[in-house]
Formats: sequence, structure tokens, C-alpha cells
Amino acid sequence: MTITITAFERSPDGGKGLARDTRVRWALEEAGLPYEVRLVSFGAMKETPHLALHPFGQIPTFEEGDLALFETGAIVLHIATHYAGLLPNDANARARAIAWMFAALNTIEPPVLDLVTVRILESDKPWSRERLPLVEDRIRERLKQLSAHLGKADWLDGAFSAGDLMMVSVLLRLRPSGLLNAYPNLVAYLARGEARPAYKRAFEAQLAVNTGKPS
Ligand code: GTB
Repeated sequence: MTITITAFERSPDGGKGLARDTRVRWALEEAGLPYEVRLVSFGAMKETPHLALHPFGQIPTFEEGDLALFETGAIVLHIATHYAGLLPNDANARARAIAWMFAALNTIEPPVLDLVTVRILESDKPWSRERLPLVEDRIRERLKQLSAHLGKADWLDGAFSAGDLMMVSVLLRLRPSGLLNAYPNLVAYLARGEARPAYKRAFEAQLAVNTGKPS
């Protein structure tokens, strides 16, 4: 059955891989699944056909047969549970890998998004300069804890899993801030994620959309 995802017709990051279709592409590449991409404009995202797939008018979405999904957590979990390559077979290890997916989305991503909000969306507000260090401190606390957990390991819990895929994807958004640099093991963790052939294919595919060059 053909898998179709949606992505920005033109990503605001110009193809740096920070839009959320990249994590879905990465999961599909890890699982060895071919997929098609329907590109949507900001206007089309808010119109009825796309809203039928994504009630909040966003990308990415995922369609396979009569299943349509939104939310990258749900999409990556669906791929990981239905296809091999992203979750361990052992039931407890599998549950822990899923816990790391939730940790990435529920514990790490919110303060990371706050940073984007305060730095970009609210940069013209008078209180923005005062808020910034508070948001950065919250991120540093989470990075310190994550770095302590990772220690010298390659991945968060044994072999690479969907938990790492999601954590690396979330942390990549922080790279331009420089906040990661205080945690060399997290910097190396991101580099390991990006070095995976499946990540590279996903990155190149989203870059090709945004540069017009074939991947
Ligand atoms: N919780 C949802 C999920 O995980 O699927 C969030 C989906 C989401 O935020 N989608 C964004 C979107 O559609 C694209 S990824 N935004 C359009 C809208 O809401 O109208 C967010 C994003 C956008 C741009 C960059 N960038 O340029 O660096 C990075 C990330």
C-alpha cells in the first residue's frame, strides 16, 4: 500500500531539516518503506481537504490505505509498531523506547519550542529579553539531566530506537542556539543520529524539495 506524507511546499528553514516531516521521512527510511510526498502551501494547509487530514492545519500527515494520521509522535509510533527497525523485540525494552519517544515530545520539546517562541515570535515584545534567560535555564536543566542519563552510551536505551529518532529530531532544533555545546556527549549523540544512512536520505529528500535539486 502506498504511503503518502505531506510536507511544506517551501519550508521556512529552506531545507535545514528542522520541519517535522523530516522525522517522519527518517522513520520511513529506517523501516525501509518507500513513500510519496504531497507538498502543501501555507494556504492549502488551512483549507478543507487538508483540514480533513489534520484538524490543526499543519504538516506532516501520513496516509496509508484508509488510515490517515497526524502528529509526528503518532505517525512515528505507527511506523515503529507496524514495521521492523525502530523498536526492540523485547517487550520491556520496547516500552522503554516508547517512553523515550514521549520524553522527547513531552519533556524536551516544549521548552525547545518556548525558545523559538521567545526568540522569534515574541522578539518584539518588551518582556522578551527578560523571558529569554528563564527559558534557556529550563532547557539547560533538561539537557543536563539528559546528558547525565546518556553518559558514555551511544543511544538512550541500548540499540538505536524510535526514542532516539525522536530525541535527536527534537534536539536538532536547538543546535543554532549553541545551548547544546555545553554537553559534548549530546553533541556527539546528534552527530551519530545524523550519520545514520536513513537520516541522510531523509535530510537529502527534504532538502531537494526546498532547493529544487533532485536528491
Ligand atoms: N505536534 C505536531 C506534530 O508533531 O506533528 C506539530 C506539527 C507542526 O508544528 N507543524 C508545523 C506546521 O505545519 C511544521 S513543523 N506549521 C504551519 C502552521 O502551523 O500553520 C514546525 C517547524 C516549522 C518551521 C521550522 N523552521 O523553519 O525551522 C521548523 C519547524
